[in-house]
Amino acid sequence: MVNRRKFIRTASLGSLAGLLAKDVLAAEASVNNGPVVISTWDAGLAANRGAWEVLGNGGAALDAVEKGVMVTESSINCCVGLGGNPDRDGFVTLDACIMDHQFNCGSVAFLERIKHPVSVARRVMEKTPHVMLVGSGAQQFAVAEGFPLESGALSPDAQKAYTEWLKKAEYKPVINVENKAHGPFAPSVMPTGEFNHDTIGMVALDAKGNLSGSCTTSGMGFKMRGRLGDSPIIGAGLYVDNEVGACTATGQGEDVIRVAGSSAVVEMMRQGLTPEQACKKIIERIVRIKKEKVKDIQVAFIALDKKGRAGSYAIHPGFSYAIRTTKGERLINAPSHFKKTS
Ligand code: SD4
Repeated sequence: MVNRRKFIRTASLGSLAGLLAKDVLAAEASVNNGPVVISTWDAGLAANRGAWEVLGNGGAALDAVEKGVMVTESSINCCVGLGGNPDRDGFVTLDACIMDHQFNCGSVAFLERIKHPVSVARRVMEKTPHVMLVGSGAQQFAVAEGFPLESGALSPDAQKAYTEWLKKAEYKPVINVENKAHGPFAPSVMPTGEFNHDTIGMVALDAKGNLSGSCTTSGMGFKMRGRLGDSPIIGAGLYVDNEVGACTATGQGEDVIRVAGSSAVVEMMRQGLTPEQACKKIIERIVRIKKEKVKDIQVAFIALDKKGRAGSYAIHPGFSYAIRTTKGERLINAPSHFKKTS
């Protein structure tokens, strides 16, 4: 997994070096004229390209954010789509949501054996009177809507990671585990030393000035069966208010939910903060709440305002997000509460 992620990072940076001149994009605090899309982590570069096929042709932000994250859902990677790491019982369970510029939103959670949860979330939004469908009901709805039921087999990488994890992890109930810093079932930090993360969250502004967002994930690797993070929850993993801006989150979902993270960031932008300042404000809130436990968790927000200004903030260094505008594409290292030590 690590090698693959490192490879992806290196490959992206390598190909970008030739593409981008210095200062091609000034993300934070600059108004982006025309469409703009931002998304989480290195995989956001490829996802943004998918979104740009829509945005660059004058298409709607809603279509762009669906198409964009489908790129990540289709790729085999640790943390998004059916190739992702399973839960502690060995099943991949997917969460996704989508929101448009008119407060329409749809979400699916604990969805198994469906390749594109974001598209099912969009169908929930467009074809049902509901916002969320979960578990077998969500799967039943997806199948009725014509989504193929996939095999349920783990990807070779996920199988390997799961077998490894079963060897080392204490796969047993621990009394009062909730009182310990973190449960043994969804490690905050993977054996590789990386935070247990990755999700693709994307927000976009189209040529008409409308905002939309999407978020999709397999959740934290080796999570307790049935556990949901923030990603499918409107207001936590994603929020869009077309008058103000949009935000999406990644990282330890529990700590995003408890502050209604993405909604809170949008409210900060409503009060006049820039996207980066707004993200920082809510990250600092989480830092205050978590006290010393904050050293073990990563949370990051990315936000885009109505003027096309983008920004981000994370608890720890190492989080990057991808931006694409009419001027080009770029991967940006987000500022963070803790600074790099080495
Ligand atoms: C979750 N927020 O399930 C997701 C996981 C994630 O980066 O974003 N990881 O809690």
